[in-house]
Amino acid sequence: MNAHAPGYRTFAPSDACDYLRHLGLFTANEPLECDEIGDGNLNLVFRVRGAGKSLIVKQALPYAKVVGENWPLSLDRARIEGEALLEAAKVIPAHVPKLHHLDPVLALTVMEDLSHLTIGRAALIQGRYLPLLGGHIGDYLARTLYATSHFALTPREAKALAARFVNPDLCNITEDLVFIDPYFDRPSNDFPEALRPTLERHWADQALKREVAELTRLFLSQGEALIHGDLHTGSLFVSESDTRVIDPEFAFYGPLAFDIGAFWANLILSSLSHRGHGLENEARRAYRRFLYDTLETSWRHFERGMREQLAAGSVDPFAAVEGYFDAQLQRWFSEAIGFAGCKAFRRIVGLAHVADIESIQDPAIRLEVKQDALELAASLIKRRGEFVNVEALRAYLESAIDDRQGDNR
Ligand code: SR1
Ligand code: MG
Repeated sequence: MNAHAPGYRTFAPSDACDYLRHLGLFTANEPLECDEIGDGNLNLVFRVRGAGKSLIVKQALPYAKVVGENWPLSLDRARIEGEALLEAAKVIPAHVPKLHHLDPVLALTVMEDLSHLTIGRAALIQGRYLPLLGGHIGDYLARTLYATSHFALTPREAKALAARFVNPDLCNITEDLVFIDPYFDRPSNDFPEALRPTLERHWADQALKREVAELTRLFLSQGEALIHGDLHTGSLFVSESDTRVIDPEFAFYGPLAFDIGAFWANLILSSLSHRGHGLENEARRAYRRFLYDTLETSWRHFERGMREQLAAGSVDPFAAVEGYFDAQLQRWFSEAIGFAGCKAFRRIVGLAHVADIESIQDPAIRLEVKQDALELAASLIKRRGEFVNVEALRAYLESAIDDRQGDNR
């Protein structure tokens, strides 16, 4: 597939080596090893190892790898990803990979190799405790979202930045696969037939669809900040002490709460999934507590980080008006809960699933977990305005999820 843009060609591993030598990132004679390690839905990812260092070359394909060449996708997403990483690095360099090079013609980025870390989703499936994860993500969200919001940028500055992140192809994936298809009987959906009666009930639920329509409208029209756009646990590299946010190719000016909800949805799915992963009751309860702590801490860090930055100075002339920022925080909180519901619902019904649940070996437990995830997701979407604070949300999740776990208490 080489004919899509002048100068673009799809790399083989040897091309990635030659390219890095040409850039001077490795010397001409240095022996290099290169593997294509991409396991995501969209791109090629090469790891190139020399004697003393290792680098990642990530190249966009002109189509969605997971579906095939009949789903064309803009190559511009590589530029968007690279530039979004640079924007994040300006405000929170500790939590993104270092970008060494961006080539918009070949649609590739050259980045720090983070293979010493683990993909967040894999770490959660293994039941690893990551005590800093919630705080790191809350800080990342506060820094990246505030810095690109109308609290930090003048309307003119924000419009100039938003113009660099117009991302219709990738937004369209989210519009269809997250917001629309899972709420109708569409061919792109992928779910076990045993879920059909439950889905028929949700598809007929006008209250649910009204809320999803409202959240879809926010995604389509609320350009509040430069958001990551796909902040699930597969977009994280983690360890007990380090967290890096990768893959911002879905970045655009969108609703600020979408990233928060995406992260929460994946914590919620993880907490439901552990019923199928072999931990004993007490260990499972303890791990769920860690996941709820992570969600709660992410919000606390986000809220504190947003308030601190506002206090340090804002271009918004209304910033100091009593109650104004509190109301924004409350709105983001309830929108995040709604987006979390949508992001959880789509992982059960839609095209793209999560390994947390798909890797459950027992088919009966896997089905029950899917059923539980659908009920909880629908209820979060419909009740998103009822939660007064993160303690109330946590208490609700604890009772809703713990009740479905079948632990012997
Ligand atoms: C065709 S892409 C499917 C999903 O993978 C990405 O990570 C996004 O979540 C997208 O919806
Ligand atoms: Mg991705």
